[in-house]
Amino acid sequence: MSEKLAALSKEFGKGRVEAAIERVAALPVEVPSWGFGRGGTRFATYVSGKEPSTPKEKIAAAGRFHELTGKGRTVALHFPWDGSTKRNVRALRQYLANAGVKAGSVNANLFTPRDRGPLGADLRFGSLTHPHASVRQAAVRHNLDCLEYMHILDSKTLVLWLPDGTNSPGQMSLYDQADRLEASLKNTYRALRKREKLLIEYKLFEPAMYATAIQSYGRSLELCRMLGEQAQVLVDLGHHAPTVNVEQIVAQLLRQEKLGGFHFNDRACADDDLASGSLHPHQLFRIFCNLIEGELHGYTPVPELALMIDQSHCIKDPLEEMIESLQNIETAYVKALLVDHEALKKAQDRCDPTKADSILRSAFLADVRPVLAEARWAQGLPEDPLAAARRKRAGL
Ligand code: LRH
Ligand code: MN
Repeated sequence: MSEKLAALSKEFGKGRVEAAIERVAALPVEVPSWGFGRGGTRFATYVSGKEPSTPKEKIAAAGRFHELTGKGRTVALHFPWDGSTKRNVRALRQYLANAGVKAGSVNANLFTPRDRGPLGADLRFGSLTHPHASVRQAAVRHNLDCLEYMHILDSKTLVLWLPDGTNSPGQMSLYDQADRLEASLKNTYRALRKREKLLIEYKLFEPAMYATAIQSYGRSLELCRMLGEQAQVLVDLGHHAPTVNVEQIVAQLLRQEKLGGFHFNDRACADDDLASGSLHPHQLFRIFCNLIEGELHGYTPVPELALMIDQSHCIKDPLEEMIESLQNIETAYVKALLVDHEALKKAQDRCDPTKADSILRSAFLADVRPVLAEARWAQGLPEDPLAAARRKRAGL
């Protein structure tokens, strides 16, 4: 055991450190196909031409990510970004196999206008909540197509984020918006097969600026309850108002067995889709602390949640930024695994918040890089995947 690991074991206990090495090695983290291409903003997307751009190239990059980190065994796909026909989807299956990875969640897309058909420019008035039944039916049809793609890809999870909403008070009745949404979701949900999950992602605003159809975790929770046990809430870290306590939402959803998973990213202002833990590493730590305490209360274990990255890489090399993000996620998880929850509870129960917070602070301030290096070494993976990626890129 290295000196640094020995020092950590002395401070946090040998058993806890060894468990952290095993648990971080086993933590499944799903990566988004769209995160391996160049991301952009409404102003511009600065494509240098070196970045992966086709589904095949993006999945090959996901394969390199998996080789370097051992994570990303499943890749989240987005339709029609990754294909728009069953033929495309069958080809994806081959790309995934060639890259040594599997299909993860299937993300429906009801915001990209299609060249023809009802899901064109009319999408600006909504999809599942559109005033015209023909557009709503076409939107449900897209969800059903995504379910068929899941069957081809052996994926078990449909992710639904809805751009629907309005930009002015008169644009749509909030009652009609809610009624249409619920009817369209029921038409989607009833087509799920056994063991398939529907994850409903909420978002405070954007692209709608006045009234977003699924604007809060409470609305998503209500819809998931209305639909049934195969429907759960997806928490995207960038989809909240700045002051919202996300880990409290996480604990409340977990307690109700309605937390399906996460879209990890970070943000400075709005839904910036920046690298996870790049600006708010302590928030990521607090979220994992609450997930681990949830396990201790008997709620869904962390590895059974859908832990997915959802980011847009506008400046850095996408593969490198994805590796950085994974390192931040794994670092937060290991720090949270070092928390002595028993001592924490004792301090909380005797109303000693200073002691309680010092227990959290010690874990957060711990340098856990030796734990991550050991976990990678034990799997025959590069101890420093970023350096390994650079060596590979330099042909070394
Ligand atoms: C919406 C969102 C959603 C994806 C998209 C790429 O903001 O988070 O999860 O479909 O980003
Ligand atoms: Mn998301």
